[in-house]
Amino acid sequence: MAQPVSSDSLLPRALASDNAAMARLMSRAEASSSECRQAMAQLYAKAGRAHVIGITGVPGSGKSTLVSTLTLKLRASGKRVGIIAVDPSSPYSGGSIMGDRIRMSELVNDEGVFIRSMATRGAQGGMARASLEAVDVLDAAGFEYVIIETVGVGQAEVEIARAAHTVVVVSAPGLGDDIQAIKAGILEIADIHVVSKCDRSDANRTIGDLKNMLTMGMSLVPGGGWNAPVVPTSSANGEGFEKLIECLDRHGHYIRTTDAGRQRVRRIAEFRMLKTAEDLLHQRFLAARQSTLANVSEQLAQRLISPYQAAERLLDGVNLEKTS
Ligand SMILES: Nc1nc2c(ncn2[C@@H]2O[C@H](COP(=O)(O)OP(=O)(O)OP(=O)(O)O)[C@@H](O)[C@H]2O)c(=O)[nH]1
Ligand SMILES: [Mg+2]
Repeated sequence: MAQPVSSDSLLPRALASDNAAMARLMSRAEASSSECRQAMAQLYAKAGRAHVIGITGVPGSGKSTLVSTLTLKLRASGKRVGIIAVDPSSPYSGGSIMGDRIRMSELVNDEGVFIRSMATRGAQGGMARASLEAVDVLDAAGFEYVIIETVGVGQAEVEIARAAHTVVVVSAPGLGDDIQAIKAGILEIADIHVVSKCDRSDANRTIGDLKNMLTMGMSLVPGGGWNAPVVPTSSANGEGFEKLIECLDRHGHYIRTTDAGRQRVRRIAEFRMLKTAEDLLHQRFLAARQSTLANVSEQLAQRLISPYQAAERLLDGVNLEKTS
């Protein structure tokens, strides 16, 4: 059988935005292959120019539709856009959303757009690490914008959106009485609030409720030089996207040019380091204790020992030295 192409030889092709090479490196990073680490390190060193935008919100708030419309608008200025969808339900694979208004094929067939869906299953907690490595591939390849869509439910998903330079929280009318993002606890992470589907007649109420909530919260949250704007958008009629792009660019500039922005970039780096360490720890731990695991869990199942005793036995004498 032919040897698979080495990651080092995929590297120059990925840097030249070859779709297949980028996708293969992303898959290897996702599988936590040690073979690709050298290549990923080189990509990391070359990355750092893209504007990374996290888009989150409750299910059905219109994130994928927003990402599609936003991408089409950004493409009009010639900038290239990468999309990482940490959300298997996103309809990026084909077909059309919003009837015929947005044709996904327009995005799918556009060379300046790269779409990657990250499987939440299988990545085993390595989802944040793998998603951010996928961002590096696109960033190093010269994509000006990289958008990460994650559903705003669950800590792991929300954390990934927060590892972006700019966090957009999407709220929508028609999802119940309250601002759903408050219940999900994601309102306060927004750099920009979008109220999507503002072509709907009940959108004004959602916009009003959101603005009220934000005014009430204002005295509690110190400004830090950036006040999160509220941008109503509609993918049905294109409303609000110019303003959204202007806000994104303004926030990108804020991140690049202020102390608060530099601190944010450092916090993102710290998050990545911790997530990667967690991932390595998990893998090394399982590899080191595989044989003990079955034995101890059998004793635990028979109630011969307690869960704490079992955990202590599992941890006893663990050697977390590098194995690969
Ligand atoms: N009227 C109107 N409907 C919209 C708009 N944007 C999205 N929708 C509809 O809202 C529904 C959900 O849209 P999605 O973009 O899939 O929402 P999502 O937040 O990505 O959903 P999940 O990925 O499942 O969390 C779909 O039926 C869309 O057609 C809009 O601007 N106006
Ligand atoms: Mg979606």
